[in-house]
Amino acid sequence: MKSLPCGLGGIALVLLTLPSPASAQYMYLDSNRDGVHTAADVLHEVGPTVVDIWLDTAHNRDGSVTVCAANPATQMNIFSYLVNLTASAGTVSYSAFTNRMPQMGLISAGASNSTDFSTGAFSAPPGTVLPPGKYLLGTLTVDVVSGAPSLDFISISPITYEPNAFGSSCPGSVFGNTITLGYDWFDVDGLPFGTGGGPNQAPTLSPLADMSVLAGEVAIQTINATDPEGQPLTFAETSGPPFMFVATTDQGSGSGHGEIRLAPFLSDVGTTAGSVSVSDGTTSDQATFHIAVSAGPNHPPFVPQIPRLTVIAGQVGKEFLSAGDPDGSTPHFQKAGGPAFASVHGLAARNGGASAVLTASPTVCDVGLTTVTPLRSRSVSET
Ligand SMILES: [Ca+2]
Ligand SMILES: [Ca+2]
Ligand SMILES: [Ca+2]
Repeated sequence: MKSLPCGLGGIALVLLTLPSPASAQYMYLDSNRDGVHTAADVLHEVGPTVVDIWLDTAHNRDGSVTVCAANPATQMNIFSYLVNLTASAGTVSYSAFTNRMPQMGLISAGASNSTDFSTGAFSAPPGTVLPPGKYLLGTLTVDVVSGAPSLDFISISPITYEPNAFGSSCPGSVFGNTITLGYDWFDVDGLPFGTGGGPNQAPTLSPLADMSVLAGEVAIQTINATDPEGQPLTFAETSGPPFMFVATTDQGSGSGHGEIRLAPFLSDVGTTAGSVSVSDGTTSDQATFHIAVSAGPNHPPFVPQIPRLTVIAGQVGKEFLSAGDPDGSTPHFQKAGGPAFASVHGLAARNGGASAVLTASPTVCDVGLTTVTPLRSRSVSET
């Protein structure tokens, strides 16, 4: 068992005194969005530095292919990660972290202070494993506050006490299925301090097109924005009618995308306006567009698939039912056919939706398979 490295000094000492073992991987920071680590990647003295965290599980820093030390037949794949950074010789301000691994979700929140940053733990669902390769794990923005700090990877976070590591089918030397920095791998490159830089510039939202949509139908507009520093972008609704929805589809690295969805009811016919904003985490831009809703053809109400209801003779079976109407009319349930022991009762109804309960109370005389046909969409009327 190797001794526990204590902070950056420990890591640096290991790097200087131990040759990289064959099981090493390579984690590095990239501050100029070219995907590789060179002398051009620095922590800027002035303004934001947008930092991408990369991990190559398939290669060491020198380009040689990685091997699972515990079992060379096991792939150096990845299904989770957690990264710790620390600033030395100065203090910084860390932004929130943007995960870039679409297959992975947050399972344990990160943390930061004026020197240390932890991404938090991100993991793929059980059974999902990504092959060995080079991955952009995520992005954060770092601003220098005082001194001339450099930014480096650290094995154990002094805030969360979590190890800088990634989950893999390859067993680690400390934790099973966890490849830990400072124990299982040593190839890391952070960011040295660099003079220069400039103040943050706001993102720019591309002009929005006016939208026309028929009641009961859905209209979608793709929205785009750019950011000079390449920060991840988030779109949001600033104002608009209740049938307007805004989502971010791609936070991007300098060019982000989202969409506006309109799904109006017949009662929304008329003209109105919507407003959308885009933020780089600090500054934002905003744009407004006009919305016109027209009456169109009626759309029939719809009922989701109803599962089979199995009832023992002499007992009562119940099934919850729901229906919707794209135009915002009120659906009404009614029994259109089926055995006498089955009945349908409306529970609640409002514009655009309704619910009901199907009750079946068969006797032994009713044993067998029967079909209650009242609940197909054509059997749901609307007002
Ligand atoms: Ca670079
Ligand atoms: Ca910016
Ligand atoms: Ca309708």
